[in-house]
Amino acid sequence: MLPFSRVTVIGLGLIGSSLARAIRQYMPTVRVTGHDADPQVREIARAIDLCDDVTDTAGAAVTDADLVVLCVPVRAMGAAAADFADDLPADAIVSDVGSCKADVLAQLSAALPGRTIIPAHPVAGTENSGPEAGFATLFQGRWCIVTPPADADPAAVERVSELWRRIGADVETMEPAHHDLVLAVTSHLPHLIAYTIVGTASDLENVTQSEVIKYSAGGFRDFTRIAASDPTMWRDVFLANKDAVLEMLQRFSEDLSALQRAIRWDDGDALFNLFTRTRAIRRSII
Ligand code: TYR
Repeated sequence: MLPFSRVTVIGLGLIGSSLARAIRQYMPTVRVTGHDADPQVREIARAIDLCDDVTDTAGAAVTDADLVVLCVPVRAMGAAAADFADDLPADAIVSDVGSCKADVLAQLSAALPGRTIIPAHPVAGTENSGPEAGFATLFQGRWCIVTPPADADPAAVERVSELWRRIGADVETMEPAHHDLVLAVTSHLPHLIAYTIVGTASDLENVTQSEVIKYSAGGFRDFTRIAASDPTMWRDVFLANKDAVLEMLQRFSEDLSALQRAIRWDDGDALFNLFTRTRAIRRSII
């Protein structure tokens, strides 16, 4: 049995449009309604036939939904939910796809008191943005971490989990605060480092821009891919997951200082030992 029959996607960027495409491809009998606050995005969504219906207001999008998934930047979740709160059917489940979860759960709980809220985070994406960047197979073989509030109805958690399984994801559940700590080091800090190094390379007086671009194959290029990620989305992630990111950033700075010292004092063993350890980690991931 299908977990839902009428799904509404609010926010039709990379993830929202991929979700709409995936549901239509893998669960073709489910009716998918979409809404985006940006009229230009709605126009594109209609032109590429992304959903069964694209509505001009968030309220109109949710009136007969049994699941509403918010796919907007994490600090916009509360306002986006408030926008449709009055039109939400009593038994509808509300979920989201945000990259951090404790802050989003707090925003959604405040905007939708008494409603069933089951947040989730599909750990999938690309550096591209917008409704045309999405694709139906984005979630195939990727993790989707479901982070229900402590008092959540297990049946609602199971329905949201089943939706993600049907579109190809492997589902795990986690406590929101723990999710935020794990993702701070596996995702948020790496993006911050990429933004930093690409910024550093673009701000030199003794190395030209064209030299940076020309010789980027030396490692820089790999950083530029994630440094091209959506600015609004990532601004919001760092501010909404501030505590966990600052905690991981503190550890990172200490480790960076230790490496700096090792280089200054010609401590080849320290460098070699770390690089050996990190190579093993990479090989266990791939
Ligand atoms: N931006 C990452 C990439 O391109 C993917 C990603 C980003 C996944 C944020 C999850 C997430 O929360 O590889």
